[in-house]
Amino acid sequence: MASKSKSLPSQSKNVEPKGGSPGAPKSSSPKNGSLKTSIGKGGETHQTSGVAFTTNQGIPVSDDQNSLRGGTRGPTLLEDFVLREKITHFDHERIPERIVHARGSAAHGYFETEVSMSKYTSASFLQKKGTRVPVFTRFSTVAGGSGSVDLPRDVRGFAVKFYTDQGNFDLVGNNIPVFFIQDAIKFPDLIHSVKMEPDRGFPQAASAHDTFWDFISLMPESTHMIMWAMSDRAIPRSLRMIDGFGVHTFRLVNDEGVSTFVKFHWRPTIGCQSVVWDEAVKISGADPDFHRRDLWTAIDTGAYPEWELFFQLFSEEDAKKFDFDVLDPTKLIPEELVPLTKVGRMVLDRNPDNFFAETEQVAYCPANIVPGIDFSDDPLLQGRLFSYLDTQLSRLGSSNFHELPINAPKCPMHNFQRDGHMRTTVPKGRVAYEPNTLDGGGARETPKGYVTHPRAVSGVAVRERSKSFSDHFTQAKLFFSSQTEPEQNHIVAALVFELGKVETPAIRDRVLGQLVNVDAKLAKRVADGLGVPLPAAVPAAVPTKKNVTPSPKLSLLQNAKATLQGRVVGILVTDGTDPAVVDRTKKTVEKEGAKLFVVAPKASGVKLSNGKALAADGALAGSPSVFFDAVVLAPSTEGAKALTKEGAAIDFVRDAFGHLKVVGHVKSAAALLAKAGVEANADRGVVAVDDGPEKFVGEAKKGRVFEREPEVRTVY
Ligand code: HDE
Repeated sequence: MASKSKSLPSQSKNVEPKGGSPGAPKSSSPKNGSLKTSIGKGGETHQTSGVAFTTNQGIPVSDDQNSLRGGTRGPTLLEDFVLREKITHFDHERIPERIVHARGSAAHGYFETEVSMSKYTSASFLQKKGTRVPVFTRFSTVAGGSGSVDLPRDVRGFAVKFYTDQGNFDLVGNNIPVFFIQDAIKFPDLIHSVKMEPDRGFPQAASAHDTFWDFISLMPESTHMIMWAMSDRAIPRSLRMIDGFGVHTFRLVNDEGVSTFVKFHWRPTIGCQSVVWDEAVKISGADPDFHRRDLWTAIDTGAYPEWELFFQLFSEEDAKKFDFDVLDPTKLIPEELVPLTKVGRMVLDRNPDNFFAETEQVAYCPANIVPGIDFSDDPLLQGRLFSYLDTQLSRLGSSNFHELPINAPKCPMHNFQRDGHMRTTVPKGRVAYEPNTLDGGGARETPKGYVTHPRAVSGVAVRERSKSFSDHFTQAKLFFSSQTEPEQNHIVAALVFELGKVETPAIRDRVLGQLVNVDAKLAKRVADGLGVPLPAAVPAAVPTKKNVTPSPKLSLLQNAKATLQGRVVGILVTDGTDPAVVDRTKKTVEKEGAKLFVVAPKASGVKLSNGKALAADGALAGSPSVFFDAVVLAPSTEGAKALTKEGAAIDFVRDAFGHLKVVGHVKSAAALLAKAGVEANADRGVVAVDDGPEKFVGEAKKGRVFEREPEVRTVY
């Protein structure tokens, strides 16, 4: 038996960290798909690879194409253990999806401390410049199911598991620094309101429906978050181009036991960027996996996404001076008030080997915290400290989910917890309790263990919110007034769109009444966009402050980076395209850290004017311009003429222009441009590239041509 199992190498291990499942090791599965095949008696394909295929019990299987039956045309036999095992396993392949944040994409990487934070925290991974710890980071949408599209208008989850030498620290944040509600007891209501309506099962992954806005209209505290959710933050261009925020106030505690309040901020090094709403809608149809594919492809091709981690550090005394409560998660601390302190960087450099084992089974929990970091009394955070462990039990089905490789700490782990469903470790010895004298000096409490910062807790048990939480509108006003004109226009348009989908007029009116408290002009613009009269303001617990000083740091556009790094430029070619245009564009674009994606009428590519073949990265029908940050139209005259009869080509141009992108074009593209209704020199973003791509690239680096917007869609 021993010698036999040697001849079946795949049976020796249940789990291979790299290289896929035992049945399909990477080394022996040729990329070109050319395994030796033979045809079976019934015409089915059998393959030979030299690696034995087995059941889960390790029993070699001779035929995985035909179930066992009584006669070739007879009934299937219950005896067929290969069939029964396979089908049973398949029947149980799914686990309950996350109730929120079900749709997610993740990657491995590392966090590196760049500035010692020892002054503020004893957390070991933050002591020394240069310390690196592995991380696993999952991004997600909130409302949709696990199979929903990547680009609904939604908050994005940004959860990082740091595997430190003091255990796992999970920073489970969002891409928006505030939240909808102030108390965990309202979370089930909030989520029920945004999810599919329970009688009809729609809409999936959309906030534009009555139940969501009904709830919002009755929850003035959500107004600040609504401003963010209606802004372009909620339709990011890429998961690589979003900020991350811990949202709540946390605490850092140093070796001397001194505590400092902290807010966590992640910033992508290639800058934040968003799409426009019409583009989001089209991407959702053209590629529902747009963000997942983008993250995967970037990492797969070595363009590793990177974020810098910053702390906003402030004392309890500072906190008392602010005119909002730092325990209220619907408030942010403007950077002008407390600047950011750089801490380190996170690089995501490895895709998961298996989506289910890692991305699906990863279990984040804000209560996973290491010595030197501590909680605050934020009532939303306090509720979260309960929820995540609880949800993992039902989602992963066992209290032993911490043993799954993606969840297990990468430092030693010892205690006397035992047994339970699916225990995979095999504890040794007769002792499963502590204190004891029989285990010969096993694991015991340590002075280096986690100590909760001794914060004062006192008061009468009440179901009551602090008055310091009552100003629901001033920061909403701060956010709106800190946006540039195009950004404000987008917030108005998003509100008009979302409320336009609301069927119950009274709900719309109540939301408009909340908006009056934020900014009467904003509310009027939304009302006009809907074509309804502006109602009076809803009564506010605390009047909105009249004068707020805008915080430019809250605007995406004022902080955008002029760069093409990590972006994709699409070039539309046809037979007869000038190779020089393609070559020069490719070189210049790649020098900027972007990729050039060749779009051709057919998947096989084109024949250039010099007779050489150019391979396509994608066929036109499946590669609309919404996939790209900027486009170049480089057809031959004949090619352009043919494309004027091709809807996908006309849409390619019209959409690129309509989505405010920089459009490069050669002279021979004239017929196509004209058909799409785009003038060759319409604005600074429509650029001739016959003499070189430099001007095109210069404009494309600036991002979208927002000044074009009033030409292409209604500004309410
Ligand atoms: Fe979560 N949240 N949440 N949340 N949350 C979950 O835990 C919950 C909140 C966030 O990629 C669940 O494992 C409550 C704020 C992210 O796997 C659940 C409250 C923020 C993820 C849960 C909040 C978040 C979750 C569902 C109000 C930003 C995805 C599945 C008190 C700071 C993590 C799971 C991943 C997931 C509960 C509010 C971020 C049900 C009760 C605020 C990024 O436990």
